[in-house]
Amino acid sequence: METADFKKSTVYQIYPKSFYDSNHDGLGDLRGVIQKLDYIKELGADYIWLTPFFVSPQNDNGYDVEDYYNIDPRYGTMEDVEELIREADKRGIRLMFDMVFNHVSNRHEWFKKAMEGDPYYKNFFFFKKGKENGEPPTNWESKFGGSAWEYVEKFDEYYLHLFDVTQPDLNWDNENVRKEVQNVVRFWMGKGVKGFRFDVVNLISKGQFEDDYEGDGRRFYTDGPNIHKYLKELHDMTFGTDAEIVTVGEMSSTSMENCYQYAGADTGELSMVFNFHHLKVDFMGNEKWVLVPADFGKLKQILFDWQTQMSEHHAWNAVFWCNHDQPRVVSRFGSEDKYWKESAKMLGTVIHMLRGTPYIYQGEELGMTNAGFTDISQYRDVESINHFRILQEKGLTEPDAYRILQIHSRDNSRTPMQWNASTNAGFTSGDTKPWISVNPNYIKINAEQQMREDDSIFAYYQKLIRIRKELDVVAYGDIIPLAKDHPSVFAYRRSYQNEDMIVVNHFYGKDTDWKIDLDLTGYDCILGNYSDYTKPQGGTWRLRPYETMIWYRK
Ligand code: TEU
Repeated sequence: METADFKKSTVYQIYPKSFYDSNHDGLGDLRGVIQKLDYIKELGADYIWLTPFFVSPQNDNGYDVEDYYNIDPRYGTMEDVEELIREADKRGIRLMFDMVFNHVSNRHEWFKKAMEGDPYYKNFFFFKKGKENGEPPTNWESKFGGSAWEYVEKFDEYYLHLFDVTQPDLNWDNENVRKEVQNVVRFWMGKGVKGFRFDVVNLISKGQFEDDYEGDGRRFYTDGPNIHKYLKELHDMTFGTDAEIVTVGEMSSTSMENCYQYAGADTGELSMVFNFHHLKVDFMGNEKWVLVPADFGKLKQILFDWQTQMSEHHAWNAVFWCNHDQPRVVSRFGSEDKYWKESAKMLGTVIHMLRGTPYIYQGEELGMTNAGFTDISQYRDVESINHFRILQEKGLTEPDAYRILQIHSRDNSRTPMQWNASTNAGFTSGDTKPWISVNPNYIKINAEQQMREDDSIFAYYQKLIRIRKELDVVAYGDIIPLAKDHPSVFAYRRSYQNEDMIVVNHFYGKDTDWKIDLDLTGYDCILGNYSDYTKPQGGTWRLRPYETMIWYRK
């Protein structure tokens, strides 16, 4: 049985709701994904990660699962899923499903039975008595704002929800929950799914239920006491029986030490992990709803630390900038105007030449930008809508609250995919109102136009993906940080057997000089974002705005 080589692979993430609306109801759907498989094949991706499309009331756009075994009719049917798997396979593309096992929807049958008082199902969740003083069991905060506990009068108890109130947490300490989860994974393995992304999977093992006087409670449930036991069990009982299956865990606020184990080459848990520390350099600690300039030095330090230390521990990272929860990277760390194309290409190079499996979020390969919404009526994300209210309750003015949402809202990445310059960017028919507004810059930024241009961002991402496939140094090489103290250059060396690669990225919109002690004899520049490329002169490398180059020697 062929073992998946996820180190040579690239994953393309699709948020189906915003990808392509084949039946013109304003919502993207699975038949829309089928109809765009040739586009993804053209890009060169090997896997498609689909965010959840199971039956759900959509309070959290599918991350509130009502039925793991059936398809939400908004997205399509089981037959559509089976056809998608078949058609993707014909193109050498494998499917990675997004499994949300930390919590379910409050409309899931397990929770409904729990709320009817069935003791078997009540133990599928965390129902606990409040404190004597009438407060919830602990002072933990939901990641979507407010308390992480909801009071149920008829039980005189609270239930735990780390996310929305409609997303009660599952009690993984109950082996019946674990067995049900195993059944779900085996069912989709049986359908030919060759990848799984496990949503906030490092939150499933809760520790002590105590008040947190140092934070929002996450230290009591993040990387919890039984997390490795539960992941090993899930591995052994399901996906670990098929060497072709690739798995990735979304590790919220995790530690590097735990990730050595989560994604270690022979620890028997997962293939790789997402961690988010590099995407908090424009936060105040874990606090996202603030305006803080991105700290480039911190970004570089975090990425290099994770890269070098995971390498030393033979553990594997997913490497990425974007997903459906993050703002668009070209708006966040690049330039939306004068150097839009150069910066988008530079940001792509940073990720794709790192040691890890790269993930491309739909539209990133086109340089799609943040939504630019100006009114709360345009927002759809429960987290953003809650925090727009909370920010103003904390005393911020409405304009200041809008400024924060415009930078940090998850809706920034959830505007419809921009296919062409026709009405609604070709996402849906011209006379259909999309579920969320299309970014008006689709006239300038769209797939059809970029697939015609040799120097487009799309064409550049095709080359990045091809380089990973063709040069072993990218997938298997070690990584040595360069320019560690330079204020705007992010450079690193990759080496493997007789191959050597120097990757240079300038994160700023003005020329800069980098004093180097590199000898480029025998190297060729195999890719860059300017029509020509600069060479070091006498120990100094003059780099142009957002310049990126890949120098390679064999
Ligand atoms: O995300 C968990 C997560 O860490 C982010 O939602 C983050 O907490 C939030 O954006 C605040 O920064 C996963 C899914 O990716 C997300 O879409 C879901 O909303 C969430 O879990 C609950 O399932």
